[in-house]
Amino acid sequence: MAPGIADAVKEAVTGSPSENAKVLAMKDNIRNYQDSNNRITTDYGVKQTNTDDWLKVATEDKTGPMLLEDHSSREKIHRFDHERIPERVVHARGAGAFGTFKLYEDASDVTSAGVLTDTSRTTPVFVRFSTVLGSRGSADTVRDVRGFAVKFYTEEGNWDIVGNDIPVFFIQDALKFPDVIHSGKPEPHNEIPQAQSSHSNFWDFQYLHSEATHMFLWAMSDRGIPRSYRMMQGFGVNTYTLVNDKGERHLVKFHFTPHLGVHSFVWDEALKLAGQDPDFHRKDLWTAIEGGQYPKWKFGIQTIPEDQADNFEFDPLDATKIWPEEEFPVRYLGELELNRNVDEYFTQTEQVAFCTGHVVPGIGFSDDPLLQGRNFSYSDTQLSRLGTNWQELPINKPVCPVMNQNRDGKHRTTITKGTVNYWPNRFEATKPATAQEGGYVDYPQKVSGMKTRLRSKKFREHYNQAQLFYNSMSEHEKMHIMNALSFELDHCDDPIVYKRMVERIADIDLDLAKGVAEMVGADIPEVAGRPNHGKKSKGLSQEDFPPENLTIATRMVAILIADGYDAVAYNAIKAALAAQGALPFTIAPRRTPIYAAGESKDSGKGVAPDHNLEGQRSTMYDAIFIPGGADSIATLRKNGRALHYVREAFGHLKAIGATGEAVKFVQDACSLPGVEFSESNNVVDSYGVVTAAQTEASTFKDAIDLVKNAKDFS
Ligand code: HDE
Repeated sequence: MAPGIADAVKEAVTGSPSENAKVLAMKDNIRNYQDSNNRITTDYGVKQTNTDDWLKVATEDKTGPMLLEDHSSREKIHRFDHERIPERVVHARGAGAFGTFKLYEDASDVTSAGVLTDTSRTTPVFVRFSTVLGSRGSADTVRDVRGFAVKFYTEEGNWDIVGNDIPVFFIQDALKFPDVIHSGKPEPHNEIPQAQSSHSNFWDFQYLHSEATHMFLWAMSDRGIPRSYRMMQGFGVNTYTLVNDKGERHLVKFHFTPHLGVHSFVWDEALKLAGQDPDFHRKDLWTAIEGGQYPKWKFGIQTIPEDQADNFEFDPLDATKIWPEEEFPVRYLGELELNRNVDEYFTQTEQVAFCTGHVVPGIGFSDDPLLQGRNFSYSDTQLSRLGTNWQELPINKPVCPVMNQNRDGKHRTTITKGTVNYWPNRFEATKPATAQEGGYVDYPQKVSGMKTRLRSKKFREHYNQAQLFYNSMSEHEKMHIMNALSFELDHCDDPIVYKRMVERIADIDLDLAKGVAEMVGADIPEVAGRPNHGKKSKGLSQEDFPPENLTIATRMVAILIADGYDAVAYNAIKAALAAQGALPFTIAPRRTPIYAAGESKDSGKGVAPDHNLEGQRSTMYDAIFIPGGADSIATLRKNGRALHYVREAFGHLKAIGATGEAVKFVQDACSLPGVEFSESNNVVDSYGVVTAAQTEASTFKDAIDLVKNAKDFS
């Protein structure tokens, strides 16, 4: 614990989501309006008798002019007029949550940072996930990179990892950031398209800027359309450094790996969800945390001793490159858990401000030119977004004491007592700390060289790792990349853009380029831009990250019923799913009670469905199950929405289970050219469909195993 840390913080119970140091530190800033004894006041505290009618000259019969002297009404409107602050220039749309970081392995061999060495600590965190290109009101499920920003409120100050769900970046030098972002944002003349990379400007830049090749391939892979924030990896992307007590330095990359595995949508689902439920990812995160199903990630590091940095074919400071896991295994040190939703979106998720420059003793920067530029950009952007005193906002305030001579500025809230505001001063107030007292010591790095705008040789190689990534994909992941590129380039109206892009793709893989060329109407390339080296690496395909213990916990399963459903099968699958921590939802043609076979409508019982078939579509679920029951199935067969439900889920390769009369219904619904279900009535694992004529316990086990084993639930 750093000297001087407040006793209250020292004593904070850091394990509990409701009582950790950050929660306690925010207590004084929280007002709770949900108390019927409260009375409405102005901002200056005067109780109000009427906040619905502006003070005006009026009689019972006639309305006259409103009066400017009505200060409280003007205050209400004036506050409203200024509710919006500038949205983030990138990563505007996001969702955040509080949590904890628990260290389980002491890393003092590489760092002196308390947060990475003291295994008795539980560090409070705030995490904000985001999309990059869209505005605040855009949809969650668009194809894009996802932000994964973590603020650790450590005892030595705030440490921010401002990462993404993809381990590499489009550019190597920070100076290119405005260009890559301008090219991806809506085009300047007509502000079209919103939250999409599928337009000429984006792909024009991608071609002309070949260092983006590796990253655009990741974005076109399934990583660009994650199923859930809870099911994606997080990466620090940039290369930082760790320094231990002996003053030895390592280069380091940070990793977060989700317990639930890495999963994605198929593109058709993502497209539909963008309209059907633009808040899909926000809700998913919110609901899981409210339901106590706390998302977790393992936290790990890859390290390279500083003196070995030049020994590899790539430069470890180049953010367009990964460090292959065969050579640089991830060492898992701790666990990140999100366990508390925000109290208010604006003051917490919107006002949280991350800075790559926020590091604590034992952690430092490298010469990664992207990181160096980011260190300038983040604090700069907070000034225009939030104002000079943004670090004082409750969500941004460290849990340890802050004491310095930075003063004033708009909306200063800290009141600093004392007669001096400078250092050195006769009272020795705000004296610099020694290293022993926990002061940050800059690593004495030797630097020599020419002042130049040069990029070193290894930074000029842009294709090896793009090929490595592509080669490491499974067949269906490769197919998804081809489809994604075909979709994106189809939206480019300028032929030079898609024609050139096909040439660029031929630098990665000739077959991929040929397939895309045919789809988008470009010349079919005959030769590869450069031969594919054929190498693969682990940790790139999503299939390398199945859920831990093959869990189906938190997976959403729709159970389709209508009047006359088989209650035995319905209750059995519901119980079986709930026992595995999955979330069963009953969906029916209407939301008023549905009655089982043999159950009288006068019984006053029946099942109240969670949703009707219009309200929630198959896209919102990971799997569907249909119990038998002659009348129920006869009704569903006649319902176009129900038929579409089954077909769409089948088309999205979702696990489907059915019993009794539902078996034939499912088979008929899915009978497309080339699809043949086995003659036996008990079809297991055929196109991801499990059916059983009889309601046997084994059906439910098979159905659950199927959901567990579904490769990507897409
Ligand atoms: Fe950012 N980035 N970025 N970025 N970034 C911002 O900061 C910037 C980069 C990332 O949830 C901005 O507070 C530059 C890489 C995330 O609040 C801004 C460069 C990575 C978030 C900014 C990069 C990221 C941001 C906008 C190139 C992955 C959202 C609002 C040198 C490792 C954080 C803000 C949140 C936000 C600048 C590149 C991730 C303008 C100049 C690489 C997750 O400062």
